[in-house]
Amino acid sequence: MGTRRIVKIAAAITLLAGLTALVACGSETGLAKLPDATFAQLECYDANGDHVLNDADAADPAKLPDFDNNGKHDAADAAFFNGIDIPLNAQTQNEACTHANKDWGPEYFVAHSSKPATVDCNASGPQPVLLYGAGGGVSNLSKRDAAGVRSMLDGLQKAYAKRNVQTIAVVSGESIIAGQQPQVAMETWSTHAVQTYLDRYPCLRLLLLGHSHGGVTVNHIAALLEPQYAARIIEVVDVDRVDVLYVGDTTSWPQQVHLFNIYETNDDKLKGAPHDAANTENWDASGEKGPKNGDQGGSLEPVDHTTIDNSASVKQRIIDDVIQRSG
Ligand SMILES: [Ca+2]
Ligand SMILES: [Ca+2]
Ligand SMILES: [Ca+2]
Repeated sequence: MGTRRIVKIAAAITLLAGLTALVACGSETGLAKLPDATFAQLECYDANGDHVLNDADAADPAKLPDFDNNGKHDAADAAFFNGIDIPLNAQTQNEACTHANKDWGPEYFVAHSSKPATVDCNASGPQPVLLYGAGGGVSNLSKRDAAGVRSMLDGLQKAYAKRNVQTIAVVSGESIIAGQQPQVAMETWSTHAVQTYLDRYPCLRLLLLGHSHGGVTVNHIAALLEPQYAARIIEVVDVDRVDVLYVGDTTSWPQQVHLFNIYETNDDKLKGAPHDAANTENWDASGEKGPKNGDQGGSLEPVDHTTIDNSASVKQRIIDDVIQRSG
Protein backbone atom coordinates (compact mmCIF):
# COMPACT_ATOMS: atom_id res chain seq x y z
CA MET A 1 0.00 0.00 0.00
CA GLY A 2 1.48 3.38 -1.06
CA THR A 3 1.95 6.24 1.36
CA ARG A 4 -0.57 8.41 -0.50
CA ARG A 5 -3.20 5.72 -0.22
CA ILE A 6 -2.56 5.41 3.54
CA VAL A 7 -2.86 9.18 3.90
CA LYS A 8 -6.15 9.09 1.96
CA ILE A 9 -7.52 6.32 4.17
CA ALA A 10 -6.37 8.16 7.28
CA ALA A 11 -8.13 11.30 6.03
CA ALA A 12 -11.30 9.31 5.37
CA ILE A 13 -11.16 7.82 8.88
CA THR A 14 -10.66 11.31 10.37
CA LEU A 15 -13.64 12.57 8.36
CA LEU A 16 -15.75 9.63 9.55
CA ALA A 17 -14.75 10.23 13.16
CA GLY A 18 -15.68 13.87 12.74
CA LEU A 19 -19.07 12.94 11.31
CA THR A 20 -19.67 10.49 14.15
CA ALA A 21 -18.83 13.24 16.65
CA LEU A 22 -21.25 15.59 14.87
CA VAL A 23 -24.03 12.99 15.03
CA ALA A 24 -23.31 12.48 18.74
CA CYS A 25 -23.55 16.24 19.30
CA GLY A 26 -26.89 16.28 17.47
CA SER A 27 -28.35 14.37 20.39
CA GLU A 28 -28.13 16.89 23.22
CA THR A 29 -29.04 14.19 25.65
CA GLY A 30 -26.51 12.19 27.61
CA LEU A 31 -28.96 9.32 27.85
CA ALA A 32 -28.29 7.64 24.54
CA LYS A 33 -24.59 7.32 25.14
CA LEU A 34 -22.56 6.10 28.09
CA PRO A 35 -20.92 7.70 30.00
CA ASP A 36 -22.32 11.19 29.29
CA ALA A 37 -23.68 11.65 32.78
CA THR A 38 -22.67 12.40 36.35
CA PHE A 39 -22.81 8.95 37.90
CA ALA A 40 -23.03 8.54 41.66
CA GLN A 41 -22.69 5.50 43.86
CA LEU A 42 -24.49 7.24 46.67
CA GLU A 43 -23.41 5.09 49.62
CA CYS A 44 -19.80 6.05 48.89
CA TYR A 45 -20.35 9.77 49.66
CA ASP A 46 -20.46 9.14 53.41
CA ALA A 47 -17.61 11.63 53.82
CA ASN A 48 -17.41 11.44 57.62
CA GLY A 49 -17.67 7.65 57.69
CA ASP A 50 -20.51 7.40 60.20
CA HIS A 51 -22.58 5.09 57.99
CA VAL A 52 -25.33 7.67 57.58
CA LEU A 53 -25.86 9.94 54.57
CA ASN A 54 -26.90 13.40 55.75
CA ASP A 55 -25.97 17.10 55.87
CA ALA A 56 -22.65 16.38 57.58
CA ASP A 57 -21.41 14.63 54.43
CA ALA A 58 -22.02 17.79 52.41
CA ALA A 59 -19.81 19.98 54.61
CA ASP A 60 -17.11 19.96 51.92
CA PRO A 61 -18.83 20.02 48.49
CA ALA A 62 -15.47 19.28 46.85
CA LYS A 63 -16.02 15.68 47.95
CA LEU A 64 -19.42 15.44 46.24
CA PRO A 65 -20.32 14.70 42.61
CA ASP A 66 -20.73 17.65 40.23
CA PHE A 67 -24.39 16.76 39.74
CA ASP A 68 -25.18 19.72 37.48
CA ASN A 69 -21.96 19.39 35.43
CA ASN A 70 -21.11 23.08 35.71
CA GLY A 71 -17.50 22.31 36.55
CA LYS A 72 -17.93 23.35 40.19
CA HIS A 73 -18.57 21.30 43.30
CA ASP A 74 -20.57 23.74 45.36
CA ALA A 75 -23.74 24.41 47.33
CA ALA A 76 -25.93 23.50 44.36
CA ASP A 77 -24.45 19.99 44.47
CA ALA A 78 -24.49 19.82 48.28
CA ALA A 79 -28.24 20.61 48.24
CA PHE A 80 -28.95 17.02 47.24
CA PHE A 81 -27.46 15.84 50.54
CA ASN A 82 -28.82 18.59 52.77
CA GLY A 83 -31.91 17.39 54.60
CA ILE A 84 -31.57 13.66 53.97
CA ASP A 85 -31.08 11.01 56.63
CA ILE A 86 -30.21 7.64 55.14
CA PRO A 87 -28.75 4.98 57.46
CA LEU A 88 -26.32 2.57 55.80
CA ASN A 89 -25.24 -0.98 56.45
CA ALA A 90 -21.51 -0.66 57.22
CA GLN A 91 -20.52 -4.06 55.82
CA THR A 92 -22.44 -3.68 52.56
CA GLN A 93 -21.14 -0.13 52.23
CA ASN A 94 -17.56 -1.35 52.57
CA GLU A 95 -18.13 -4.10 50.01
CA ALA A 96 -19.75 -1.66 47.58
CA CYS A 97 -17.26 1.17 47.93
CA THR A 98 -14.11 -0.97 47.82
CA HIS A 99 -15.61 -2.65 44.74
CA ALA A 100 -15.23 -6.03 46.39
CA ASN A 101 -18.49 -6.78 44.65
CA LYS A 102 -17.86 -6.07 40.98
CA ASP A 103 -21.57 -6.16 40.12
CA TRP A 104 -22.31 -3.05 42.15
CA GLY A 105 -21.80 0.44 40.86
CA PRO A 106 -23.60 3.77 40.55
CA GLU A 107 -27.34 3.64 41.23
CA TYR A 108 -28.03 7.27 40.24
CA PHE A 109 -27.07 9.55 37.41
CA VAL A 110 -27.83 12.95 35.97
CA ALA A 111 -27.55 12.90 32.17
CA HIS A 112 -25.81 15.71 30.38
CA SER A 113 -23.99 16.56 27.20
CA SER A 114 -20.84 18.68 27.44
CA LYS A 115 -23.13 21.42 28.81
CA PRO A 116 -24.41 21.74 32.38
CA ALA A 117 -27.55 19.81 33.35
CA THR A 118 -29.47 22.95 34.22
CA VAL A 119 -32.50 24.85 32.92
CA ASP A 120 -33.08 28.59 32.61
CA CYS A 121 -36.35 29.83 34.07
CA ASN A 122 -35.75 33.27 32.54
CA ALA A 123 -35.59 31.94 28.99
CA SER A 124 -38.62 32.51 26.79
CA GLY A 125 -40.47 29.45 25.56
CA PRO A 126 -42.34 26.55 27.11
CA GLN A 127 -41.81 25.44 30.71
CA PRO A 128 -38.81 23.12 31.22
CA VAL A 129 -39.35 19.53 32.35
CA LEU A 130 -37.49 17.26 34.76
CA LEU A 131 -37.58 13.70 33.45
CA TYR A 132 -37.04 11.25 36.31
CA GLY A 133 -36.81 7.56 35.46
CA ALA A 134 -36.40 4.62 37.83
CA GLY A 135 -35.33 1.21 36.57
CA GLY A 136 -35.91 -2.19 38.15
CA GLY A 137 -33.23 -4.76 38.88
CA VAL A 138 -30.48 -2.16 38.69
CA SER A 139 -27.12 -2.73 40.36
CA ASN A 140 -24.78 -0.70 38.16
CA LEU A 141 -26.01 2.11 35.93
CA SER A 142 -22.58 2.59 34.36
CA LYS A 143 -23.19 -0.73 32.59
CA ARG A 144 -26.34 -1.23 30.55
CA ASP A 145 -28.73 -1.39 33.51
CA ALA A 146 -32.03 0.45 33.08
CA ALA A 147 -31.47 0.49 29.30
CA GLY A 148 -35.22 0.53 28.67
CA VAL A 149 -35.92 3.44 31.03
CA ARG A 150 -32.91 5.28 29.63
CA SER A 151 -34.20 4.80 26.08
CA MET A 152 -37.71 5.95 26.99
CA LEU A 153 -36.39 9.10 28.66
CA ASP A 154 -34.11 9.65 25.66
CA GLY A 155 -37.16 9.52 23.36
CA LEU A 156 -39.02 11.96 25.61
CA GLN A 157 -36.05 14.30 25.78
CA LYS A 158 -35.73 14.36 21.99
CA ALA A 159 -39.48 14.95 21.55
CA TYR A 160 -39.31 17.86 23.99
CA ALA A 161 -36.18 19.26 22.32
CA LYS A 162 -38.08 19.41 19.01
CA ARG A 163 -40.66 21.54 20.79
CA ASN A 164 -37.99 23.77 22.26
CA VAL A 165 -38.60 22.48 25.80
CA GLN A 166 -35.54 22.45 28.08
CA THR A 167 -35.14 19.24 30.08
CA ILE A 168 -33.02 17.64 32.77
CA ALA A 169 -32.95 13.83 32.80
CA VAL A 170 -32.18 11.80 35.90
CA VAL A 171 -32.13 8.01 36.20
CA SER A 172 -31.93 5.85 39.30
CA GLY A 173 -32.24 2.25 40.27
CA GLU A 174 -34.80 1.05 42.76
CA SER A 175 -32.41 0.89 45.69
CA ILE A 176 -29.25 2.15 47.34
CA ILE A 177 -27.64 -1.22 47.85
CA ALA A 178 -25.92 -0.30 51.14
CA GLY A 179 -28.97 1.30 52.69
CA GLN A 180 -30.10 -0.38 55.88
CA GLN A 181 -33.30 -0.69 53.89
CA PRO A 182 -32.04 -0.44 50.30
CA GLN A 183 -35.36 0.41 48.64
CA VAL A 184 -36.46 2.81 51.35
CA ALA A 185 -33.07 4.51 51.04
CA MET A 186 -33.70 5.18 47.35
CA GLU A 187 -37.27 6.34 48.04
CA THR A 188 -35.81 8.90 50.45
CA TRP A 189 -32.95 9.98 48.17
CA SER A 190 -35.03 10.24 44.98
CA THR A 191 -37.96 12.10 46.56
CA HIS A 192 -35.55 14.61 48.08
CA ALA A 193 -33.59 14.97 44.84
CA VAL A 194 -36.73 15.65 42.80
CA GLN A 195 -37.97 18.15 45.39
CA THR A 196 -34.59 19.88 45.31
CA TYR A 197 -34.96 20.41 41.56
CA LEU A 198 -38.57 21.63 41.86
CA ASP A 199 -37.58 24.15 44.54
CA ARG A 200 -34.47 25.28 42.66
CA TYR A 201 -36.39 25.93 39.43
CA PRO A 202 -39.89 27.34 40.04
CA CYS A 203 -40.63 26.97 36.30
CA LEU A 204 -39.83 23.26 36.22
CA ARG A 205 -42.48 20.62 35.60
CA LEU A 206 -42.04 16.93 36.37
CA LEU A 207 -42.50 13.66 34.54
CA LEU A 208 -41.99 10.43 36.50
CA LEU A 209 -41.46 7.07 34.79
CA GLY A 210 -40.65 3.76 36.42
CA HIS A 211 -40.29 0.18 35.20
CA SER A 212 -40.88 -2.86 37.41
CA HIS A 213 -39.78 -2.02 40.98
CA GLY A 214 -39.00 1.46 39.64
CA GLY A 215 -42.76 1.92 39.28
CA VAL A 216 -43.07 1.57 43.05
CA THR A 217 -40.30 4.14 43.51
CA VAL A 218 -41.94 6.75 41.27
CA ASN A 219 -45.36 6.15 42.83
CA HIS A 220 -43.76 6.90 46.20
CA ILE A 221 -42.16 10.10 44.88
CA ALA A 222 -45.45 11.25 43.36
CA ALA A 223 -47.50 10.43 46.46
CA LEU A 224 -45.09 12.33 48.71
CA LEU A 225 -44.74 15.39 46.48
CA GLU A 226 -48.21 15.85 44.98
CA PRO A 227 -49.73 17.57 48.04
CA GLN A 228 -47.35 20.46 47.35
CA TYR A 229 -46.48 20.11 43.66
CA ALA A 230 -49.45 18.44 41.90
CA ALA A 231 -49.95 21.33 39.47
CA ARG A 232 -46.38 20.87 38.24
CA ILE A 233 -46.51 17.10 37.71
CA ILE A 234 -47.33 16.23 34.09
CA GLU A 235 -48.00 12.58 34.86
CA VAL A 236 -46.63 9.39 36.34
CA VAL A 237 -45.94 6.47 34.01
CA ASP A 238 -45.73 3.00 35.52
CA VAL A 239 -44.35 0.37 33.14
CA ASP A 240 -45.30 -3.09 34.42
CA ARG A 241 -45.03 -2.04 38.06
CA VAL A 242 -44.49 -5.01 40.36
CA ASP A 243 -43.94 -4.97 44.11
CA VAL A 244 -43.01 -8.65 44.67
CA LEU A 245 -39.77 -8.70 46.73
CA TYR A 246 -39.89 -4.90 47.12
CA VAL A 247 -39.27 -4.00 50.76
CA GLY A 248 -40.46 -0.45 51.11
CA ASP A 249 -43.49 1.68 50.38
CA THR A 250 -45.69 -0.59 48.28
CA THR A 251 -48.94 1.10 49.27
CA SER A 252 -48.50 4.71 48.12
CA TRP A 253 -50.01 5.67 44.78
CA PRO A 254 -50.53 9.12 43.33
CA GLN A 255 -54.03 10.24 44.25
CA GLN A 256 -54.28 13.50 42.33
CA VAL A 257 -51.95 13.51 39.37
CA HIS A 258 -52.58 11.44 36.27
CA LEU A 259 -51.18 7.90 36.42
CA PHE A 260 -50.62 6.06 33.13
CA ASN A 261 -50.43 2.47 34.31
CA ILE A 262 -49.04 0.24 31.56
CA TYR A 263 -48.91 -3.49 32.20
CA GLU A 264 -48.69 -6.87 30.47
CA THR A 265 -50.01 -10.29 31.37
CA ASN A 266 -47.88 -12.45 29.04
CA ASP A 267 -45.21 -13.18 31.63
CA ASP A 268 -46.02 -16.10 33.91
CA LYS A 269 -43.57 -14.95 36.61
CA LEU A 270 -43.58 -11.15 36.93
CA LYS A 271 -46.35 -9.00 35.55
CA GLY A 272 -48.09 -5.76 36.29
CA ALA A 273 -51.79 -5.32 36.95
CA PRO A 274 -54.55 -2.78 36.40
CA HIS A 275 -54.97 -0.23 39.17
CA ASP A 276 -58.45 0.96 40.00
CA ALA A 277 -58.49 4.69 40.75
CA ALA A 278 -60.14 7.79 39.32
CA ASN A 279 -56.82 9.41 38.35
CA THR A 280 -55.53 6.26 36.63
CA GLU A 281 -55.55 5.25 32.98
CA ASN A 282 -54.79 1.55 32.57
CA TRP A 283 -53.34 0.12 29.38
CA ASP A 284 -52.97 -3.61 28.91
CA ALA A 285 -50.00 -3.67 26.54
CA SER A 286 -49.91 -7.48 26.24
CA GLY A 287 -50.58 -7.15 22.50
CA GLU A 288 -47.43 -5.09 21.93
CA LYS A 289 -44.14 -6.53 20.75
CA GLY A 290 -40.58 -6.06 21.96
CA PRO A 291 -37.16 -7.49 21.14
CA LYS A 292 -36.94 -11.09 22.41
CA ASN A 293 -33.71 -10.40 24.34
CA GLY A 294 -34.72 -7.02 25.74
CA ASP A 295 -31.95 -4.45 25.42
CA GLN A 296 -29.79 -7.08 23.67
CA GLY A 297 -32.24 -6.98 20.74
CA GLY A 298 -33.52 -10.01 18.86
CA SER A 299 -36.68 -10.76 16.91
CA LEU A 300 -39.94 -9.08 17.91
CA GLU A 301 -42.15 -11.11 20.19
CA PRO A 302 -45.07 -10.30 22.50
CA VAL A 303 -43.72 -8.27 25.42
CA ASP A 304 -42.97 -9.81 28.80
CA HIS A 305 -41.90 -8.17 32.05
CA THR A 306 -38.29 -7.72 31.00
CA THR A 307 -38.91 -6.68 27.38
CA ILE A 308 -41.86 -4.28 27.74
CA ASP A 309 -39.41 -1.47 28.59
CA ASN A 310 -37.52 -2.17 25.34
CA SER A 311 -40.65 -2.11 23.15
CA ALA A 312 -40.55 0.62 20.49
CA SER A 313 -44.36 0.81 20.28
CA VAL A 314 -44.77 1.11 24.07
CA LYS A 315 -42.11 3.82 24.10
CA GLN A 316 -43.83 5.70 21.28
CA ARG A 317 -47.20 5.59 23.02
CA ILE A 318 -45.61 6.97 26.20
CA ILE A 319 -43.98 9.79 24.22
CA ASP A 320 -47.29 10.63 22.47
CA ASP A 321 -49.16 10.61 25.78
CA VAL A 322 -46.65 12.71 27.67
CA ILE A 323 -46.29 15.30 24.88
CA GLN A 324 -50.07 15.58 24.55
CA ARG A 325 -50.43 16.10 28.31
CA SER A 326 -47.64 18.66 28.32
CA GLY A 327 -50.00 21.06 26.51
CA1 LIG B 1 -22.10 10.34 56.99
CA1 LIG C 1 -21.80 21.60 40.24
CA1 LIG D 1 -35.73 -4.68 29.70
